[in-house]
Amino acid sequence: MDYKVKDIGLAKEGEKLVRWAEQHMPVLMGIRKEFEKERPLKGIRIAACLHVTKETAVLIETLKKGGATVALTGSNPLSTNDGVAAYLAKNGIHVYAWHGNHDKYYWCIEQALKINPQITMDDGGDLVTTLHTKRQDLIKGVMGGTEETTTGVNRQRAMEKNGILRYPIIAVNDAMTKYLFDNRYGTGQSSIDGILRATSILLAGKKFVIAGYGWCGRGLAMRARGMGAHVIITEVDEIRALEAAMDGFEVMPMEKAAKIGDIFVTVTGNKHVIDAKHMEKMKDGAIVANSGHFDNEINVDWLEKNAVEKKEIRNNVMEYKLKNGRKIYLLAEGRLVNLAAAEGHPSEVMDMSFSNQALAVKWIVENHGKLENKVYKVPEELDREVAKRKLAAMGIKIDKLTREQIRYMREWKEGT
Ligand code: RBV
Repeated sequence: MDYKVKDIGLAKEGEKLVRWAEQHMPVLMGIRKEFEKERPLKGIRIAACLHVTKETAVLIETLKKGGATVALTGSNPLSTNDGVAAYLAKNGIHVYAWHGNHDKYYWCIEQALKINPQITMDDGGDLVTTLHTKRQDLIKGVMGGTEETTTGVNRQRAMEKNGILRYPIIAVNDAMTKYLFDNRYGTGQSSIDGILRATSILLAGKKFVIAGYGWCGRGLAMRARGMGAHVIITEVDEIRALEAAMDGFEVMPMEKAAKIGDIFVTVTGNKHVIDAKHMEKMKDGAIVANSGHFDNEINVDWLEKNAVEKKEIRNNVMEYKLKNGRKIYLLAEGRLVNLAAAEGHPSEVMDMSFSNQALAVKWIVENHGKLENKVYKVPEELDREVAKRKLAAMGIKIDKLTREQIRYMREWKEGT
């Protein structure tokens, strides 16, 4: 059994977390039951690059129960829970991940690829990119892959456009039961959770600047407002900016927001959204964090090179003193604050995201022969099935259209 984790002795601690997550992931646990019976992934080798969390463990064990052999590597150097990694390694998963594996991040991905995957499961696209650059020899054996997050889907769409993508990818992120819940309510809650665990500050009355009003930004804005913060949105898209304004938030360019914000969070998927010219204008004591997939949304290199002093104030809080004498507090190295300083999205939303993952993998196994080297949506019937099951698990019933209503919806003659 090949694996590399921090300490296999942490497995018991990890197991407790995983059992707790299982209780809050009823849809995925239901799929697990079906997988155990039907074994749809029998003999399938999967390489997964996901945040090694308690929720990911529930997904990975579900795939295993479905008959798959799984190798798992982390999708961020700071998001691995070492207990969870140990628990999985002890239970037959080839895990290559530990908290703080910065220097070995790509080494871990390469180890996971040793499984010679038929399916890849990615969060952010580093696994797919590694396959397409360093391990092209393995691509002929791959049936397809899934992608968990917006940034990864963007990268793979770019690969498709450039004619480089060599196998089909299912964009799990783009399922309605993923982005409407995980990106919005997941990021909303877990980012606040990370900021509070790191800093322990009061949000009420603070000027809380959010860069990006996509689904993640919307969720975060809603939650920050709920805790009494004065929320400011920065955007580059005119429609989203309008939406933010009519949702009741203040909208302004980052250059202006930089001068007045107390807390800044980037959720854009783009780079250097908070740059030198912004940080130079920030107030003394400004707190800066990122919840987007990569750590380049804030120009951390500039901070590193230009700060006259740097010291760790608390766990996940680095103080940078600038030449102008002001201090900026960077959380979790500018990496996903929700995963690095907290536990990532709560299990209840990952239940839906990861149910889409499990069903998408099964769908690839059944349909890969018909697919081209493109980025595909999760089939709508699977997406809706996840919603139906989640509603049932939550004990919520909804109405059904009557025959007359169905007829009426197709009708065009009946009017005023
Ligand atoms: N994410 N995973 C977790 N608890 O396992 N939390 C967040 C977890 C995923 C989320 O789906 C998002 O799309 C991605 O992390 C960003 O890297």
